[in-house]
Amino acid sequence: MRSARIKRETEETNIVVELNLDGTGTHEINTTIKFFDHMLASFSKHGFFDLMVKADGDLNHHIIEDTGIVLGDAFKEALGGSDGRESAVRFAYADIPMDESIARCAVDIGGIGGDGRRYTVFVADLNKEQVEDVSTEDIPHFIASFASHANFTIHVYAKGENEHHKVEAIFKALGIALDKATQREERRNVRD
Ligand SMILES: [Mn+2]
Repeated sequence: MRSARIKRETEETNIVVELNLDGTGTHEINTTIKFFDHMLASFSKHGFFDLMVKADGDLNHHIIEDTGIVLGDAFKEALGGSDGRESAVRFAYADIPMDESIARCAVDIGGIGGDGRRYTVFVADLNKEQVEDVSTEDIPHFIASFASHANFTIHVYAKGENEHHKVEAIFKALGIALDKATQREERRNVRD
């Protein structure tokens, strides 16, 4: 089974993530930050990843950043081994609307070993300092922390009027793109 359980404790945060790549989108999320919980739940549901996240810490910035780190580590571990990343689809993208907003996410989850590539591009017209109870600047920071620990390249583009819609579309697009990219590509095994 392509799954992982990662626990990380520092002076700032205490985080546990359980991930199953081949799930159905069931989730149990509690980061103490409501909008962040809502985003991770959307990511799980639309990516069909079973996901448990339990996080707390001193500051929201630390909780969001470190959850990105632990979720990235969980993807990296779940994709490991001979039946992992090297036999996955690898590249995928999703264009996901939410009412007047639209988000595009394109991912490269890497080839053999998955150690070669990690990069984040985040271009979104987020105009307010705060989205619900999350600082807007923590959203690209989460994506970058996640990408660097998972060894993924992630490009995010979003446009729209409503900040909640733009960010929610981003998390849905990320889940859907990663669902596609992490599927097994049987033709690669035949060719190799
Ligand atoms: Mn919502």
